[in-house]
Amino acid sequence: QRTINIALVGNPNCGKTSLFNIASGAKEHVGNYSGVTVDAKRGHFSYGGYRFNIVDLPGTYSLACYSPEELYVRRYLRDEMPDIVVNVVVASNLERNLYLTTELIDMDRSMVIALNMYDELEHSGATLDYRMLGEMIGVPMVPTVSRTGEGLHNLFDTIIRVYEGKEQVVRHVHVNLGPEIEPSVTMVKDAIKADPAIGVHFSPRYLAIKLLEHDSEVEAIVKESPDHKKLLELRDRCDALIEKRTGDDVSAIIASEKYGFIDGALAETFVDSTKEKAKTT
Ligand code: GDP
Ligand code: K
Ligand code: MG
Repeated sequence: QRTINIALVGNPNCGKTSLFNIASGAKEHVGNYSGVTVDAKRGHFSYGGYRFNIVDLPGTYSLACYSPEELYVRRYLRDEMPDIVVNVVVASNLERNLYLTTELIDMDRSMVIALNMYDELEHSGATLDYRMLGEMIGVPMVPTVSRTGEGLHNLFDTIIRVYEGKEQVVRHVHVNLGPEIEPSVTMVKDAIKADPAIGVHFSPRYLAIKLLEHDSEVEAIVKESPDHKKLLELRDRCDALIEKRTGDDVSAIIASEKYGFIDGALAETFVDSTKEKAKTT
């Protein structure tokens, strides 16, 4: 039997464990609690002629290196290389949830977005053109309700299509980080690509952005190369120039460009109920 390894990645309380339980028949604890242990729960199930190995990863808001959860998820993605990342997001809280999505897109991993708690979005009266939003970011989005299992077959079918290379919406759209940052990303990225000693587990773009953000773990990855001094000097020159020109911190600019992109994409695709009411009165 063919196997697809999938990993659930998303913010805390977006419904990952509910999805994991319903898909794999496990009975992991669901709800508002912060676990004391940071680990991955593994399960499996059969669907559509495949064996799915599924992993429920700790909840995380970002793929930086500031919390044990972030580090755990990032190391998992690096070491285990799941075939498909299932990014679980809360449909009615995309402003916040899609930040992590932009980081996964930077990583260039095959992925599908589970637009979870879609029931809550519908009850609120809001509407989301998720097909258009999926096209804007280049990742297929599937509405799900992991509490009941609604939408999960559609999710698994989409995962299979992405795995088999048959899904149309799979050309990731990297968030353009603007004229101050992009040239530096390109320079650092090209230097990373040209260095055979730097592993390919993370995409050069992701590594470049994280280096510009002074991510200590990515610095450690880069330091495995005998040529790392030149690369880190290039990074320092880029950062210094950006900060001199903008008077702003590089990480802050990157975050604000990403949130700006998300806001813009949602402005075109998400209509909340209060705005709808305002239009009709
Ligand atoms: P995790 O932290 O991402 O693993 O999230 P959980 O699976 O523990 O779910 C957090 C809470 O959201 C629980 O109370 C779930 O019952 C609830 N929940 C999960 N999925 C859905 C959904 O699709 N709709 C609704 N309304 N609630 C959900
Ligand atoms: K939880
Ligand atoms: Mg959980």
